[in-house]
Amino acid sequence: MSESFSNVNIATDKNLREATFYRKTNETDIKILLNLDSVGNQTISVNTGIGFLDHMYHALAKHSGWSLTLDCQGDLHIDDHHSAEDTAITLGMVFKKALGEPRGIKRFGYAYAPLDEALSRAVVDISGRPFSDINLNLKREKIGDLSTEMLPHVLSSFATSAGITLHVDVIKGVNDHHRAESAFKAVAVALRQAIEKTGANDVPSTKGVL
Ligand SMILES: [Mn+2]
Repeated sequence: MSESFSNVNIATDKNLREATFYRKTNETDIKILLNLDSVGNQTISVNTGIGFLDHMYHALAKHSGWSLTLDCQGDLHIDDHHSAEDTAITLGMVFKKALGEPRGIKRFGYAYAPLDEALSRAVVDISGRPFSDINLNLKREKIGDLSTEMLPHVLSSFATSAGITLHVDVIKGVNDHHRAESAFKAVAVALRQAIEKTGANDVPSTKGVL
């Protein structure tokens, strides 16, 4: 399988936290533009070809305060796997690139998010160490055209390529759409908190490096 990457950091101001990334393989062709500081001025356009996945990425971007343009042309004639996995990998890459050196940020973030009867908790550490533990416990085989097994896989793939520690637990809820959406919203709010600027310029680690 061939794989090619290209990225263009469109930031002209070094304080502007944004990046663009292209990733093309034999299975998917992906373009992502991400700006991490778009509260009050968000532009969100997501097209993975999988409706429910678009809905989750849209919720993630909205509640993270991001502007996100994500386009994926994937091999959906096979199934949803490559498109879901590769968009998550690429989003993690562009997030890491947009964030840059983790200097002057809170580093840790956590959030609870409900959606009606469902309640999820997400805890994030912009650690530089990829680790995830994702427990959504979804019961259905699919939500829309997305296999539910891809939802924890999307979150873990994002955490791995972003180089962050991510713990996500759906604590309660009976409706799988609600359970999944509350999980993505909790991740969004936790990420927003973790990357919030403190006004300082230090690396938030006793080691002096992340
Ligand atoms: Mn919904």
